[in-house]
Amino acid sequence: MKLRIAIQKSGRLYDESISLLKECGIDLRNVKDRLKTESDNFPLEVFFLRDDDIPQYVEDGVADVGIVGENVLYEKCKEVEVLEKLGFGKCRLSLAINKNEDYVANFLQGKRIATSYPVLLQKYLEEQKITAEIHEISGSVEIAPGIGLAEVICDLVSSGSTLFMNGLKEVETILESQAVVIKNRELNSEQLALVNKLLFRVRAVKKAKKNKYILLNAPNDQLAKIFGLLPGMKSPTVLPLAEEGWSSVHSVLSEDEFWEKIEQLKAAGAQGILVVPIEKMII
Ligand code: PRT
Ligand code: ZN
Repeated sequence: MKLRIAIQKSGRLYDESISLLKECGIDLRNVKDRLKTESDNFPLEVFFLRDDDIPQYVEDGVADVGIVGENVLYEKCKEVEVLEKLGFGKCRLSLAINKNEDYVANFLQGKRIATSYPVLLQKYLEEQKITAEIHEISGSVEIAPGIGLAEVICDLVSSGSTLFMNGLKEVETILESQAVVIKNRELNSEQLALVNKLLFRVRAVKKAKKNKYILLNAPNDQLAKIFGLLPGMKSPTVLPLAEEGWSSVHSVLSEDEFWEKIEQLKAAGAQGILVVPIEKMII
């Protein structure tokens, strides 16, 4: 038996979905321009699909799991389970208006809003008790105000440069989105075992990306202080240096508190600090 995973055929999620599988140690045969492929070293079959179709395929059980943006997932309202956020494909679904307009209270009331996300927009408007006209269009939403189709747009934003180039400004965020792993709700125990095997690897890769391996030298009388700053996975590794009274300390440091910790370590007398990436991290 093989686990069947649906990923985007081409587009913004394609490269990182393929790299993630690779980093999980899964080799894929011949991925270019194919509808599906298999792995020789993991029981996995990969379907390449349009991102919009992935939630449906997973709900129907044509694929067991999938990688898709939360924006698409929640727009499609399919009955699937979200297993893991992946930290790539980050964007937000936002409302934007002409940059010269003032975004005053009740601005949206009665306005025409162009979007490819009518379901998420409708939900937001209902929550906010706003009545507005939704104009569903399938692409190039950012040109709608310029051609007189709508006063407001509701579209995905990442860097903001598309809005800027079209003379628009972001005024509200409706949804923060990133790529996630989804799964069919009714997998059998054999399929679930494979999903767990895959997830275990995905989590190890994700964790490794968030952490760095750190090596430093420190005078022995400062070690207690340094251990306090670097708890590591269990506790730091300590090796004596050839020079009397000094040790080498090895540990793991989270990316989130990285610079702050480095400053504190230096203040505590650490020298020769080396920081290296971690490939996999299993706790
Ligand atoms: O062919 P298929 O249907 O599979 O692909 P697609 O054309 O529908 O999607 P694609 O490849 O463009 O995007 C796939 C997914 O990437 C989306 O569903 C999001 O989850 C995620 N993603 C992340 C984005 C963006 N960032 C993004 N910036 N999707 C689209 N955009 C577009 C946005 O629509 C706007 O036109 O980029 C423009 C804005 O970008 P900035 O950087 O100028 O703000
Ligand atoms: Zn799409």
